[in-house]
Amino acid sequence: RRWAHNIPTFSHLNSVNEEDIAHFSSILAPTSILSTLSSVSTPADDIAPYNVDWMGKYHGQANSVLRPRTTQQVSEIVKYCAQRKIGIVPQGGNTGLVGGGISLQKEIVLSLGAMNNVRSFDPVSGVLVADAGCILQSLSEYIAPHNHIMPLDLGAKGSCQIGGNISTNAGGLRLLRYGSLHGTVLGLEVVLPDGTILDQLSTLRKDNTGYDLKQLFIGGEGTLGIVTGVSILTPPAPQATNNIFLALPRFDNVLPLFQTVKRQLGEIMSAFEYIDRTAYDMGLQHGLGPLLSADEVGDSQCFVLVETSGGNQDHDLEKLNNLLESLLTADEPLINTGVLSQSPTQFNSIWALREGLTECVQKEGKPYKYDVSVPLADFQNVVDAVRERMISKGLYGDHAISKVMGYGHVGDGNLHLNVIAKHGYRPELEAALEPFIYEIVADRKGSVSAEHGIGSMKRDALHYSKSEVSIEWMRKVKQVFDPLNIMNPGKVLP
Ligand code: FAD
Ligand code: 2HG
Ligand code: ZN
Repeated sequence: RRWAHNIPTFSHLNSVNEEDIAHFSSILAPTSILSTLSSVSTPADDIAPYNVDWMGKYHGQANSVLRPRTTQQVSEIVKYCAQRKIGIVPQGGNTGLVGGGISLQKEIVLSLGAMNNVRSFDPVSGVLVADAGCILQSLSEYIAPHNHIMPLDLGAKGSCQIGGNISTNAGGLRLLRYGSLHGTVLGLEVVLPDGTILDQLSTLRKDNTGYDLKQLFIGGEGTLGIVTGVSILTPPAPQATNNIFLALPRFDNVLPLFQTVKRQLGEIMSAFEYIDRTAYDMGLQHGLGPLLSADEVGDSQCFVLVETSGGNQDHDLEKLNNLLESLLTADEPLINTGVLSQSPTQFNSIWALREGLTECVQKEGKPYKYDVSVPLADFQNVVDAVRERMISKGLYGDHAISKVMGYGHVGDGNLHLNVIAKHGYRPELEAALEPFIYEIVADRKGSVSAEHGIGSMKRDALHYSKSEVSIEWMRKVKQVFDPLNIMNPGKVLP
């Protein structure tokens, strides 16, 4: 397999000049444009947040940021950029973890944050129609009084936008229960790379009228068009939610535990999340938990969080209590110990431990994040293989890679392998990790990107998970939608 990091060059694209800014000003209010060009002269530090990703790993060079308020404005901007061959990077909440929302050269950033109105909500069908720039948490709060919840939830909910979620096909903590956005998104409004508005904002559950074009933009990472509006099916809030946190003596017990829990809880199981010992200890050091005493945890190797969402609190609690009891009293117990949340506060602190890991990792140093799908049985040996490799190369320890850990959505076969460089990113660390990790994943017939996307991080690793034929047809699709290659150039496709 080939491995090379090609830095894309965009000789086909023009930089933004003063005249362009004057034109953008005729479309947008002056306050909707940030630019370091003299006609606007925004300080570079105002543009800075749009030029760096959440991890501080990707640094962009955009000198102009446009913040349209309407779909019509987006369309006019894109039409003009197509004429002038100016590259566009759509940006939502900028919480993406693969560098997809950061410019590579002099593309403009088109930020959707000012398009943040709910267009409609039908409490009978649960269909929500909203601007792409609405923040996920605001949408949850909007529908909560109607007893509905968003079909997805993730640690970045306070900043990520629904348009960004759709463009990355974000998975998150509710996928096990409600499925992927490919199922829950009913319609999209998209501005295509020539400025045409594609209005497919359907609210229908069933619509088999030919090719389902919207699916291309779900996970399209802004390379085929700009999502401006979203129609999404929101489920009724469950009547009862509970969770348990289990400590396991060894990783090998995770698989049989998953089978046992599924069998015993049946339809009420709504999440099954994994945390290894390194991640758990890191969480504790940063003030998460403790959910169990140090004595109870002992030398447990890993932990599992199980959530139930059902219709009857007493019934669900009885099932969970029976589960815990049977796990603890088995002849060869799969768990060392476990705790069942007794109050909403405890329920939240169990979730906080799992959801807070990404923030803790960020406090530990600079993370190399590998969001992969591998068979569940391989979760721990993938993490161990990476740690051993760094040890064998003399790159393990506080001077280089200080921690290698795994957590993630076991129930979906999605491992988040986090490799922490205590004192920052260094080319020799990356060279030791890549393509080594991609090769391990490919050997196990996994995916190099389970839910975070390809962006610029994994563009050259795409072939580890996609065949030549698939990549060729992806290129053809890109060519049909964006023949000028102005829409998020250099992302996704090698
Ligand atoms: P951005 O980061 O702004 O953009 C992401 C990509 O989408 C870029 O390629 C960008 O060009 C494109 N884009 C953004 N908006 C649009 C639009 N309107 N039209 C076209 N293209 C667009 N991800 C998961 O899948 N599951 C998780 O559990 C999860 N947890 C996270 C927890 C934390 C603390 C953090 C920081 C990130 C997490 N992520 C997770 C990753 C990230 O939050 C998601 O990828 C999220 O969906 C990105 O949304 P955003 O609005 O921030 O998009
Ligand atoms: C999660 O599941 C997110 O918490 C982020 O997808 C994963 O921190 C990560 O690597
Ligand atoms: Zn995740």
